[in-house]
Amino acid sequence: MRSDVVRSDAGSAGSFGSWLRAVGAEHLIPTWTPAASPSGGADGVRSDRHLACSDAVARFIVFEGGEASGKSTQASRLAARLGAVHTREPGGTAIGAGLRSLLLDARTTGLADRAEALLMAADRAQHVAEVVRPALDQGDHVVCDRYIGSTLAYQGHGRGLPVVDLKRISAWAADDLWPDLIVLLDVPPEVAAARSGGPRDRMEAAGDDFHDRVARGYRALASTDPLHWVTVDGTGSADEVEAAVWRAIAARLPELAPAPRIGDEPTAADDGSS
Ligand code: ATM
Repeated sequence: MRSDVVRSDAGSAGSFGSWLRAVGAEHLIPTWTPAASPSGGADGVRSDRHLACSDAVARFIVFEGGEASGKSTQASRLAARLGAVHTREPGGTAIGAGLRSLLLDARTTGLADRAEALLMAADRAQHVAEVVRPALDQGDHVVCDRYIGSTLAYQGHGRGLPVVDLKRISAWAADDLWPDLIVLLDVPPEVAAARSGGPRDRMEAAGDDFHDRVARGYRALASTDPLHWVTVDGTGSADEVEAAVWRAIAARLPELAPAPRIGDEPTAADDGSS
């Protein structure tokens, strides 16, 4: 069992604590205190992932960003580098693949915003239960292309649904599993437009205003929670962005990018120079 995924019920610790006290078993009351969480504030959403923990092992890293931000390429490269499970939302499971088709198919018309949000949440619930949590529980790092941040940006800022409600629904769907780090790849609209091509799916076809709101929403989410989000400039080449992502990982999760030991540095012979 992973030590950093504390499956405790912090949300009801108060009433459970009172009960333990009442039956004379106060020594069983948990003594840990929740650390800062991405959403553990006034909205009342808690995060088990961010309860204080000692010897954390497997990490859950998410890439977020708009259309043509390069996040799928970068998620794939980081997963390969870390030997991590590489997955995505929507569509990271067989059941989710069906939901993804329904959600993105341009022939799906008249889908209500709340129905869209709940289908994204259903995909997430299946994905966390079937892929993400089991991988973390067995000690594998997980790199995911989109997660709760997408719901907050697209269904919240884009569609205009209340972000506080979406946080609650997402937290419940994900069984309170929050990422250790969310990497936002920021790309200006003109760069994204120059990279985009081919037929547009239902979400891509939602219009420039919608995608502008999503982009602004992402920036707001990242700037209000700098503890869990890191923004990386996604405008360079794939190699340049990969190097910037790796610097961000090394700064924020240094245990994943240990400093080279003495003797590990490349020598002139290694790089072919003389
Ligand atoms: P990708 O193209 O990155 O696989 O994402 C599919 C779309 O799903 C993406 N649309 N665009 N443009 C964002 C959207 N999406 C949501 O709207 N909410 C969510 O919660 C998730 C996970 C994705």
